[in-house]
Amino acid sequence: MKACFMGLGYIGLPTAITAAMHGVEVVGVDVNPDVVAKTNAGELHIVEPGLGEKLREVTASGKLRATSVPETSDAYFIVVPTPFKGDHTPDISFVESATRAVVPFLKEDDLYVIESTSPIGTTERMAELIYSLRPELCGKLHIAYCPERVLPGNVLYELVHNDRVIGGVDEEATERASEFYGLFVKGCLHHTNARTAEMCKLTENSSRDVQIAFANELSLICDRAGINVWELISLANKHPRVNILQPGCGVGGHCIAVDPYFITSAFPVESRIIAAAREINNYKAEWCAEKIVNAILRFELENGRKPVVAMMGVAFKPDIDDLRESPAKAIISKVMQSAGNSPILVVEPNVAEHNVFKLTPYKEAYAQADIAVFLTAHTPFRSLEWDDRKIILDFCGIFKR
Ligand code: SAJ
Repeated sequence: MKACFMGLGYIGLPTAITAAMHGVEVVGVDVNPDVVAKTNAGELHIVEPGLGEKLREVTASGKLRATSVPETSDAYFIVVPTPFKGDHTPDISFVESATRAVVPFLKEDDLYVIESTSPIGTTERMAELIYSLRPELCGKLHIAYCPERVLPGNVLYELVHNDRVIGGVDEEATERASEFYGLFVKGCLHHTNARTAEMCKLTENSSRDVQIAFANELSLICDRAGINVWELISLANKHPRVNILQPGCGVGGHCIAVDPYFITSAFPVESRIIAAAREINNYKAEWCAEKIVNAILRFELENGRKPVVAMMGVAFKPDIDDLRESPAKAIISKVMQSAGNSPILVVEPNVAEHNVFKLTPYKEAYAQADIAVFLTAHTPFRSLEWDDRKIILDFCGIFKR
């Protein structure tokens, strides 16, 4: 079995490596020549625990090679980004260009699978595109959709142990895709059709977005009502059928804050809760920025000097070094613009340096701060002690006070 992975990013590379570790001959294709060169040299271009060692093993054994053009294979996997455009409609141009790139190599009985998060109907559209370019193959390929659902930081484990949903454009395609994933997936492989599998991925991330929005909405209500939201949620969760998530300073990352728009842009009339959740989670970050700026102004009025402000956490979620699409980062930038020249210390313990923010060690920043703002619930912050002399804005529940 030879497989061609189109895209060697956060999902494509670990999946390609995992397939190679399970006996598949893998060719990884990426448009970025640096990614190709690094991968062939056995060097990781992403941060993921344990993955570097596995990459070195599969490149050394020749089971994985990276190139910039596809090669004739038995199976093709499309694992490229699907961002959204300015108007929040999905941009599937990378899926389309990766598909066009493999079309000349396809032959009868080949498997073609999209893993990229995609709007409903994308797999069928790509099937039409493929067959329009290669009409002699019509009905002779196995075309399916199989979304990834791994959590960054735990990818190697989850790729093998998570259940997966596999939806072919016909039953044989579902079976053939299932045979492939069965080579390395120990979780269950659930069979469905392509449209349901596409919607399933969007549903999973929209469901989490809606649940986080509920927690964020509670935090706004509790702030007005003088109630500790952390205590409230913990008490409500004692009910056997209630399980509320945690409020934060907004929702970041490339999945949960993006995928719901693939539903709302296609079904604007029906998707009212999903759209409202997006608005609430976006608004939460603005609300936090406003609270911080107000605290700075009040401090200045009351003390006749500018406060030292410590911004604790830049990553988009706890204990990772990924700062992309982070609400904390957006809040820090906004406060820096609005708060005149108050000294602002930025803390991110998981990153050595940043090209925009000068980083300060967390204990030092907290010790110096008149106003300490907790944006990301990194574990080391939990060792800090509450200090009554400081103004503490705890948006992520470090102290739960
Ligand atoms: N967040 C909260 N409160 C919570 C939980 C999360 O505010 O109680 C925030 C985080 O701080 C972060 C954002 O939500 O800013 C997203 O973090 P996350 O841990 O919920 O999810 P991601 O983006 O790292 O990964 C998600 C996962 N999807 C689900 O849990 C349904 C993962 O399984 C998917 O593979 C991934 O999206 C993806 O690639 O789609």
